Amino acid sequence: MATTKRPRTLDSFFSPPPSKKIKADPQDTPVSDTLAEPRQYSVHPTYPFNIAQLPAEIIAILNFAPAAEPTIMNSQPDLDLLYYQPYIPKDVWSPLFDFLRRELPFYRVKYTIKRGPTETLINTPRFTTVFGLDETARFSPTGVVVDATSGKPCGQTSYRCRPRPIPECIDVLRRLTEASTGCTFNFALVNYYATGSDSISYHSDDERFLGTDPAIASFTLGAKRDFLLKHKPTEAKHESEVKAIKLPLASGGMILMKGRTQSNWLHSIPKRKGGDADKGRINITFRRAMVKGGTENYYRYNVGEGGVHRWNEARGEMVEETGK
Ligand SMILES: O=C(O)CCC(=O)C(=O)O
Repeated sequence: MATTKRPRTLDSFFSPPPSKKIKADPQDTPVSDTLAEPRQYSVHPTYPFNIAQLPAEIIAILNFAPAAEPTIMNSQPDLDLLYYQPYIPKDVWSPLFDFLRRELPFYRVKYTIKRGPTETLINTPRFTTVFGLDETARFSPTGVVVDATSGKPCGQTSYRCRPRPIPECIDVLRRLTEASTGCTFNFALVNYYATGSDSISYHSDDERFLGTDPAIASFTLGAKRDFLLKHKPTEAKHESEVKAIKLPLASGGMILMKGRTQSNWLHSIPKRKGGDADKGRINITFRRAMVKGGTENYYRYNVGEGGVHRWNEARGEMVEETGK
């Protein structure tokens, strides 16, 4: 990795490194960019490497989002979904997928859970990364974590993790999503399902740190994968009749899960053999964490303690970088 891509100072968080200092890294220079302006970067001491900003051509097209009106899905008990097919304009599905897979740091997080006396090691079956900060704090213009009300620095000990600001290449999409949904988001969680063996098991995003009835916007780029929804078990009679739902999420699409959805439904991306799954799928979810515990939870399970992985175009896979 070129040393010029190391984070610089806090003051330079929102400004690009001087272009003459950017050494061309073949992996950073896709054909479509060779005639473009020098790249600009989001820079922060918590990033393992500077994160490129989107080329102007992608932003120009992305700004036409949402590309379609959403379908309202609320005819099942407690379900409150908006389904945009697509949200992202078609012309940027592929360049945006390639860009994010190439430019973002990813992790393969391991953690232990304790059930009674037994400790089990969990290997997260997908690549993950996360950016953002809960409502109690914000990043100052120079990238320091400050108290949301007083503006005073929170200090090193206020979080067990080191929160990362949402890089501009994802923040563009967050702002568009806020404008079209009327929701507010302070976190971006990114999953990369490299093959059909990568998955996420049934769960709901109903942690207390998200508050009541959280709204979560969930994007797909790349391979189509089935998104399964099933009602949580309840004692009420009619719930046994609630049908499970399968949404084949395709590139460019977005689902906005809101209202009572998270408290009453579980969702998953099951493993799949064959089809397009092995071409890789990126999922971005935007969420709003209300308290510090949310920030700590998200970094623990989406960045963790292990090494950073980065897409290697020549090898066509994520490769763990050493010494980051
Ligand atoms: O990949 C997806 O579409 C779902 C991701 C998800 O459920 C999650 O990150 O909590």
